[in-house]
Amino acid sequence: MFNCDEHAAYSACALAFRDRLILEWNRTQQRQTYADSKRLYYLSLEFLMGRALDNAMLNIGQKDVAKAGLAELGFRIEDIIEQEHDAALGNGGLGRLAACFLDSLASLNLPAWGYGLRYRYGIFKQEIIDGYQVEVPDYWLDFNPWEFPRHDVTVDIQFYGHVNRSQGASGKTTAHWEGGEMVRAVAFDVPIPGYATTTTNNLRLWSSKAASGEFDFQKFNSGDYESSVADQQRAETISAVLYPNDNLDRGKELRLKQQYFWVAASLYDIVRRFKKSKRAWSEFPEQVAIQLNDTHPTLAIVELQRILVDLEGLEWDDAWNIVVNTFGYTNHTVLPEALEKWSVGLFQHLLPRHLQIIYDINLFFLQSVERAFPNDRELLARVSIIEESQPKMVRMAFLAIVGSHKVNGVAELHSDLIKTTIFKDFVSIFGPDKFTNVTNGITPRRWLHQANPRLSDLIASKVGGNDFLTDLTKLNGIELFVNDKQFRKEWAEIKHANKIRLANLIKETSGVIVNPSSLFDVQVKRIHEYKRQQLNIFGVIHRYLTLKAMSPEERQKQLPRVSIFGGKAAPGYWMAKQIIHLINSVGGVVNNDKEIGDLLKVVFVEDYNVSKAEIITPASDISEHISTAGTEASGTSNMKFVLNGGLIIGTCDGANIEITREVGENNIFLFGNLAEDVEDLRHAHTYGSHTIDPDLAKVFAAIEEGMFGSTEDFSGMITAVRDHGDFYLVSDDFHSYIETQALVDEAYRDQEEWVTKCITSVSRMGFFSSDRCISEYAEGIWNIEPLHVERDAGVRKGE
Ligand code: NBG
Repeated sequence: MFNCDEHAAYSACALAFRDRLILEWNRTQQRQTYADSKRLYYLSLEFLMGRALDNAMLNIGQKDVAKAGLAELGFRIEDIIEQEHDAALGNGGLGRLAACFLDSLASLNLPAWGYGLRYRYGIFKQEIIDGYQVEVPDYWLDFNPWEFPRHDVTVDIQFYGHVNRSQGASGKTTAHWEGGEMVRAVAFDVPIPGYATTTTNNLRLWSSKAASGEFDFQKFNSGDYESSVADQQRAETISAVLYPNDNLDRGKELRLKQQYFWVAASLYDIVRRFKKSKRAWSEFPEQVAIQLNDTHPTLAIVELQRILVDLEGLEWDDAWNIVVNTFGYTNHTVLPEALEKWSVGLFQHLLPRHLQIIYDINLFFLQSVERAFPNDRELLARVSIIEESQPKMVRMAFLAIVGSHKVNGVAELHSDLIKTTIFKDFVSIFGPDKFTNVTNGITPRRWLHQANPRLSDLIASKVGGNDFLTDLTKLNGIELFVNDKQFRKEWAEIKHANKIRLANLIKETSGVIVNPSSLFDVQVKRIHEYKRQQLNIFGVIHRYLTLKAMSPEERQKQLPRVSIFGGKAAPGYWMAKQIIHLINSVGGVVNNDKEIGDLLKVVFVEDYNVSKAEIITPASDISEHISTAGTEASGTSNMKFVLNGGLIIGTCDGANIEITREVGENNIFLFGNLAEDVEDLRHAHTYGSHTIDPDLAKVFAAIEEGMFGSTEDFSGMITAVRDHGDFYLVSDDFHSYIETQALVDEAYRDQEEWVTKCITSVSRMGFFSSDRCISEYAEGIWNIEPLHVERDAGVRKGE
């Protein structure tokens, strides 16, 4: 063999596994077509997949074989796995949830497809330069063995133009959407292998190109090369880049274009598949379930109504009945700035026929409301899909509710909140049964077996093998061993080894040397004021000031801690970028303070992504999930950390509440105000006197004295709390946060008790598997069933 470097070895390995996947992907598709049962289509603008090779090896169950083969050639399998570029087609929790769902759907043998966009650039790569975030484009498609271009599967998508009406022989008028321009959608298929089953589902991602396929030769020949390529480029722009906002809507035209492009191509595909079965249209909802991952694909509701009425000639009411019974809508946030609205003018310009249909949907909806609640004009204004503002706006969440048969939130508190706040009126109108909760989950295959193989093996050795990976409730088997000396010893050793692995990553990427025996305190997630990384870093500064004020003797009694941060800020989110800068500036001072030494280190891990999460998650002792109560819909990293034997410090928010219920109050560090008190506190800040917590005031003073560099750089973060109403209740929760962190230190000193807490918690995490979550959707919302598959016991047992 000549010149076989690590990348070549990766290619060879990936191509071998991909061959297996093609085979099973084909068989699965044939089996599903033959069974002709109901399918689920999961529409998501984001799929944060991470790497595929390790996942494919583990799911197929041949990792040992690959490892041996690679070793013979002189490679370590870990190095080969690292050659792969992350598929980072998502921002954060919402996109990663979609990826976990695909894994569960396949592992449960459910007939399901994912539909998304094949962005040329996923989420940007984050570099930290002089403490500031710098965004670098992430071109990930150089070599991607996991996708199959399907040049035979294309759809032409129309934009702009105008609407004409004509009267048919029957006297019925039909609308015709004419003119405008066409863009071609080309399918790229990504095989999704289930764990320990032969089911391999499909994720179809659409890529855009000019409908003509070629550039304009006439222009080219006349010497106008630039404009001849322009059309091509304009079309390709649609699927060029993922919008890098998490929990924020910006209302850009190109984003609406992306949404329609993707939704129209997907629906064309779904309808084409349905039509092959030659069934009556009325049977559509018995064959097809479509789940809207947030409001991003809400146009699918309008598009299906358009197909049925304008193209297939169904009566409005019959069509609408089909539409509503087909769709389900998942809400992922109550933050007002994240709720999508599009201006009517933009709609009129880009999708004139769709705007008419939206107006009709709204008219019929408001008429029905009027009948049920006569003379309540305010109610009509509140629930109208069209907001009568300047300019008028289309409220996508309202459209999604009206056009779906089920609406769900993603954790219990969140599902209650949407029913009592943002969607309250709709509960009165449609009744409570339309609204439901499906608490999020995570796939234990990637987030335990793959990320933490030693812990997974240790658990398997106690619970009778790997079955817990497909039935996570079996984890409770380890509670029997909570007092088993050998088990506890191995448990602690594994955590320590995982911390060494993270310490190495930190050293390589940031140059900071951390002691793996310190308490590792981790907060990794998108940077957002509501997630309150500012509370964390203010707490770190408070710790630093406290340490500095101690005598050397007293200081030596303190517990060493490493505060680890990671996460991207949306490029236009000034405050989030300031938070990153402060974290790095504090690190710069604290990490070089000889007096402090290992007692406190502050690290910002650059370019947090799925692959880094796989290293960071298993290495935490405590992780922070400290959003202002009522703002984090669920959170999913909280589940990942506990599943990997870390405890959490958190607010009574999102899924933290259900985690507490499962693991027990003694095994979690809760603090802060409750969701029900937030409104009153905010009101008091604005209208009463707002005094800042005295310890926090000292932190502000230190920053303002220039302890961490130019004060100007951080003034926004301070004034937000002190002068602008402290919307996120940083000061209100500060004392409780600091006290609870002290309890964490205290608890960690008793390592025996700490390990007991960790083992007990892991044993009780079965509920948070995405398999449980997907089964709830399948039964309660989609009405789909697993397809019986002959399990190929010899080959696909997993490892
Ligand atoms: C996010 C929430 C998280 C939640 C994920 C997945 C959006 C709009 N929402 O709390 O902020 O875990 O969705 O449900 O990204």
